[in-house]
Amino acid sequence: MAYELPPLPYDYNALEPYISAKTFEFHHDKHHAAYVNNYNNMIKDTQMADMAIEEVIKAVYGDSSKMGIFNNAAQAWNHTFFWNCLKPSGGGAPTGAVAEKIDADLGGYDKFKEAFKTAATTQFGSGWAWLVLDGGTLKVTKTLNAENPLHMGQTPLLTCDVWEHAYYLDYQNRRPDFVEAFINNLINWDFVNQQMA
Ligand code: MN3
Repeated sequence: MAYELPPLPYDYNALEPYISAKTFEFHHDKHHAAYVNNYNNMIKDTQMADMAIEEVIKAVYGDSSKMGIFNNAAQAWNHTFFWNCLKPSGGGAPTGAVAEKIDADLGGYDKFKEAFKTAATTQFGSGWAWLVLDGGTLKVTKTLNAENPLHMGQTPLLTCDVWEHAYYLDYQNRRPDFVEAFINNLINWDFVNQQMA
């Protein structure tokens, strides 16, 4: 199915000063839009045109002849997911089901924070940091380039884009500062709790 570029779920300047409107103008309107357009052009007139994008991601992963489709499909999906993981006045310790699960599986919020920060800052080059459910257990992971938990049989709950285009205009090379702002000020835990349900 053709994939639609969703509008941002908040105003372009809603996450300032942590993520600027300028960053969203490039990140959403240029980068995300390009992945979506490339994906739609690549699947047009193929049997993938009838499949949900999540199914395409799982079906083409690992097929070297379809790497372009995988990369654009996964990046289209990852960015939509990422926008939903953010909200104004977000971040800090979660409440609800995910808070209990973080205590039970990860040893508490401080341990989660440390693990997520480490995953996001040690992903070499481009990629994503994730909180996922893997066989019913919470895990903090990281993936390279476009890769995501869907083709690993995991349920994604939260992600942070650590490609340079996600933070360079606002933070230049200071990825750790961007990750810190993501954790402390931007995470939409309501969305994470919805993914758990
Ligand atoms: Mn990005």
